[in-house]
Amino acid sequence: MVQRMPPLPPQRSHRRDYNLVSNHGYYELHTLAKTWDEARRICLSEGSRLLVLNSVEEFTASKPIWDRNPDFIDTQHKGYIPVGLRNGKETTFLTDSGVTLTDMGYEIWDNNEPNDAGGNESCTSVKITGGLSDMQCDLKLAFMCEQEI
Ligand SMILES: [Ca+2]
Ligand SMILES: [Ca+2]
Repeated sequence: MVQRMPPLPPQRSHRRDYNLVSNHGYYELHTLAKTWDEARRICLSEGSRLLVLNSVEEFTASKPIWDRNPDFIDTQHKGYIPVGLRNGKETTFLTDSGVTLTDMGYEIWDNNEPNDAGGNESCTSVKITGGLSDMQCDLKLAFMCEQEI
């Protein structure tokens, strides 16, 4: 007997385990901590991407998902999740699609950030209080994936 593969979902459909936040998108918090690259890869495999904040409203609207799930596993920095901004040889932080932080619409750095501590902070995170920090890419954090509406 030939086993039939289940049909693939249409590309723009969202995963049922994602939370809809009206006017912003679908979000899923992963409480098992991963490095920035691992987290990015997991989001891509789910048809989404690592959280990118586009406005204060988006941060405020998506934060309750984070607040409802405080039990992060193996996180190296409680109260922080990564965001999808990274700098390479340039000094500018860019998203995967090459958009600058300023153009993304949310440029609120935490106190004394970005400081490129140890010359080794090429990835970005957001603190639960809303400030961005640059951080080491191999720091393991719980993370949020986002799919735009
Ligand atoms: Ca966004
Ligand atoms: Ca930093």
